Amino acid sequence: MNPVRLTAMVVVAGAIGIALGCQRKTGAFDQQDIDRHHAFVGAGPGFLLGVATSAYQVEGGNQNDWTDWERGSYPDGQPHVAGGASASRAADSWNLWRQDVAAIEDLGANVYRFGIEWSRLEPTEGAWDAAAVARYREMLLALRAARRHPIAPMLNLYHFTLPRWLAVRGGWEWGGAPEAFAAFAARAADAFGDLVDLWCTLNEPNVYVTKGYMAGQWPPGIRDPGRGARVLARLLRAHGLAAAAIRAHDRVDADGDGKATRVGLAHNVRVFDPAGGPVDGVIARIADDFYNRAIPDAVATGHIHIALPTAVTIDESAPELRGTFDWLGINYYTRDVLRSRLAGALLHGGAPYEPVDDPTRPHTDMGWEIYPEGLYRLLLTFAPYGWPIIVTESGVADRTGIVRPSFIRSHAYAIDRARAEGVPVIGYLHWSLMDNFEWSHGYEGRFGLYTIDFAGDPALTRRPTPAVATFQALATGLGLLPP
Ligand code: PNW
Repeated sequence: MNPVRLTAMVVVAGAIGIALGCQRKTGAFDQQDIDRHHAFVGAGPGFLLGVATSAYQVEGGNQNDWTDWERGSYPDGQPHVAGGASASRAADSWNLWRQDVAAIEDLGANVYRFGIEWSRLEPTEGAWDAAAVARYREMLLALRAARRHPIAPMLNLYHFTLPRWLAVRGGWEWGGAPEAFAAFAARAADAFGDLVDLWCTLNEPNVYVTKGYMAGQWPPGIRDPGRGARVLARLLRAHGLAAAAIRAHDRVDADGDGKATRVGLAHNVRVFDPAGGPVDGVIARIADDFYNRAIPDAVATGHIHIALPTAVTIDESAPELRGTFDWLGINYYTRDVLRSRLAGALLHGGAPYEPVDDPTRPHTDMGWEIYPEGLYRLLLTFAPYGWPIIVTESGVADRTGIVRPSFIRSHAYAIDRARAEGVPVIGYLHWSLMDNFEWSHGYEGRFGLYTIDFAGDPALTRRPTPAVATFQALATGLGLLPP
């Protein structure tokens, strides 16, 4: 990328930023307001209150591209996963799923977002594992027949892991990948559609490409932003084909609300705030466009526009994407405060900014700033697209279990603030039901409402943390648990 072109992009982006105004700023929430607030009261009987997991992070017993990645290490000898951990058993939900369902019942949740594992259901291309289908169906039936009220399954089809047969062909860089994924979605809709209405095609395509193709920390371990951007476009195509396949193959209205399918995607969003002057602001705007906007914009407009000023600009017509969201899933964790480092980006091709951390702010065990105001700000940002919004993930790495109750309360407050301003948030799902395999952090990132002693307890007992009561209070407010 030559400096003239970059400068031009920065100037143009700056002009756009000034024209649109920067992201809406909000003052810090008042802790007393949060303490006094009764979250989700009056949100209505249709409000989705739940928890989320992903197949690979909880099931155990899977064999896919991540399994291979876990065995590897970087050229400096460091293992790909902290402590050399593996997901070979994970939370053993493949066997202990009845305990998971019981825990969800205890929480009072009315929705459970979880994954079906592609490599398990389709272990070789075109094959289909009937025993795996039967096992997932057993769990789906148990959720529907739960103790107090049905727990609606939200079925997630892709959450970072690929079957080996697809990975060896080049993963999402293989031209046939979107069609292969759509074929998988069609079969899943045939197999589970009578029990499932809520479908989530993809989890966090932007996290997948930044981790797997830009930072090189996840498989396939590439550090090439241009390739990452092209994979992001590919994932959007895959979403479009899968959404159509699901709608064509699931014609059964499982919950009797008049709709057989409600399709969406879980989109990771972050606040990008400039640390200082106008150049930082321009960079924050570029990061926001790429990370937060490219995906919903493509679905809203039917045009894929992905721009990384030092690497690539993709402009492709994709009219089939329009209408593929019945809802938008928002996964929110934290914000980045950015300081530009354009010289570094020009000379070394790296990221055009560095995050600058404010040590006076609260942080999670994984070093992510706790910033509930960001959820409120982003919900306001995404409202104009017009889709109902489901917060498909929100959670905190907290080994002590002490931080999570206030984290849940402040983020529920953020949602209610946005709802009060007319943002159509129709659900909140906490990440996660229980501690699980936190990707390259192994078992060091503890996100569970229920904690698991992976090293010391062979039974992997799900033990409630203090946040279980916090979550149950939300359920009580919605009439899902008795007072
Ligand atoms: C999400 N980041 O992933 C995922 O959907 C979950 O699988 C994961 O366990 C959860 O958040 C907690 O991390 C992310 O580095 C992973 O910015 C990494 C990032 C963001 C989201």
